[in-house]
Amino acid sequence: MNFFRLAVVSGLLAVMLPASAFAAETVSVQLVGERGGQMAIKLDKTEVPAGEVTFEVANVAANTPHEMVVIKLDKPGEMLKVDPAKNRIDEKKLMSMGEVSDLKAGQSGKLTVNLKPGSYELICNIKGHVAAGMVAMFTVKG
Ligand SMILES: [Cu+2]
Repeated sequence: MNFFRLAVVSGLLAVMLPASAFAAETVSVQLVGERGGQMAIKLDKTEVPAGEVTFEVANVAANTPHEMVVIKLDKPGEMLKVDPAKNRIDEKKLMSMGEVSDLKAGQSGKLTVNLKPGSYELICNIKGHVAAGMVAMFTVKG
């Protein structure tokens, strides 16, 4: 019976260790603003070390859906261009690292990604939202 208990305990340790061994960075993201007005993506930090990053995304708007897409930029300071015909950024041309999509007002969601050093942008690519201010710069340090 002792052997069995030992096996169970070591099995549990094996499951629990990875989570504590890589204490991942967490970034709190607030999606702010209503249709027809100013909008924003607010972050509690704009820079993290390379590795696993969890974005905890909350849509704090009263009645407007939002999303968050993580985009890797080719070079620092590069500005993403809004396609005037669609009033959003063409996602086919972007290097998306992942997203939390279609958050209704008051909803929240999570995205965990492994990020290499470089420059990133977080955007909400719902029609008109980038133009209304939903772009935030984000840096991953080496
Ligand atoms: Cu939005």
